[in-house]
Amino acid sequence: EDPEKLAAFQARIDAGEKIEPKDWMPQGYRKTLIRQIGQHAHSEIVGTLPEGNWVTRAPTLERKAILLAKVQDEAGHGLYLYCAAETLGVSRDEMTEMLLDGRMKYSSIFNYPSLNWADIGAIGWLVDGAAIMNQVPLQRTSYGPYSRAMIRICKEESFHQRQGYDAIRACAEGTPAQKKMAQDALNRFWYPSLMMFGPPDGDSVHSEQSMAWKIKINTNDELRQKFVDQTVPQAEFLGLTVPDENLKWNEERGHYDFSQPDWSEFFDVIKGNGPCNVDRLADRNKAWDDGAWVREGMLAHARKKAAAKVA
Ligand code: FAQ
Repeated sequence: EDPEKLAAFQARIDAGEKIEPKDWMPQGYRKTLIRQIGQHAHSEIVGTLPEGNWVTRAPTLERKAILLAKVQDEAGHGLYLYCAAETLGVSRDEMTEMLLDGRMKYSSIFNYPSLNWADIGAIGWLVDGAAIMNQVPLQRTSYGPYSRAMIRICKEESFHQRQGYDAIRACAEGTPAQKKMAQDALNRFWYPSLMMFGPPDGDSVHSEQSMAWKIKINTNDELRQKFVDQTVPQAEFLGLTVPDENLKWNEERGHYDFSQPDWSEFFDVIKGNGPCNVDRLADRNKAWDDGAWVREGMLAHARKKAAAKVA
């Protein structure tokens, strides 16, 4: 690529300018964004599966209405993000096919099962909490369409996090059996939530370049630490115990010290070997196949309309 163009591009990034779809950009910048925004979009869509699993079993009408609204929001986030990725020259169909045949990833977290109602609380509290921690800085990402999509998404994620915290609070303040359920959900979701931020900085292949391009604003470890610092007092308020014997406030650092998740488990999950990977992809494949007649019908209709216009 032309060194002059590269230097001018980097100067725009350094000056805090937004890059727009028709602007010149390095191939690597485009490729990284398609990977990250596409993965993000897929995560929103696959992320509806563990929660959708509980829509029919929510304990009250109110909880059910809230959960339905949240799941619909997540699907909407997926759609904005696919649109943002499409401005980079990839189609939603191509991205979907890459998800379905395993060439593109989605967040590791959605390969864990939602076993009890408190898990829905834990997902809102911890998973949306981690998502917000990652996405608030992404509102300032250098690619215009991604940054604008993030603004709306973050507003909705805040509501999701609140509803999750409220749902798990109701369990934590309930009967001993309900409190046990809340603790069990925290035990199972704590380390997978820490994994959402990606591997430790030393193993993060993309961070350095993505930060130079301001696609990413923070490193994986920085955001993980912020998440722990924010979440531990929330667990204390609930009277729940974070499943980490090494968790301790470090006065000198002004942060909590905490245990790392099992990174071999993380790499195994992103390779496709987590507890639910096979089920999640089977569900998405089935939805895609079941929807084929709708896509075909709409295309046929569009062709008929276009032909009528020409005639
Ligand atoms: N899962 O070099 P890095 C949500 C991969 S929120 C799977 O550090 P990067 C809301 C990574 O792709 C969840 N794979 O990568 C919701 C790369 O592999 P590759 C979605 C992961 O991109 C809540 C390799 O590891 N949020 O859905 C993960 O610089 C509740 C090396 O890693 C986003 O996607 C992982 N956790 O940093 C919905 C946010 N971490 O591609 C429903 C946007 C890493 O070379 C219910 N994304 N990998 O084969 C990002 O900020 C970044 O992509 C990171 C990873 C921070 C996730």
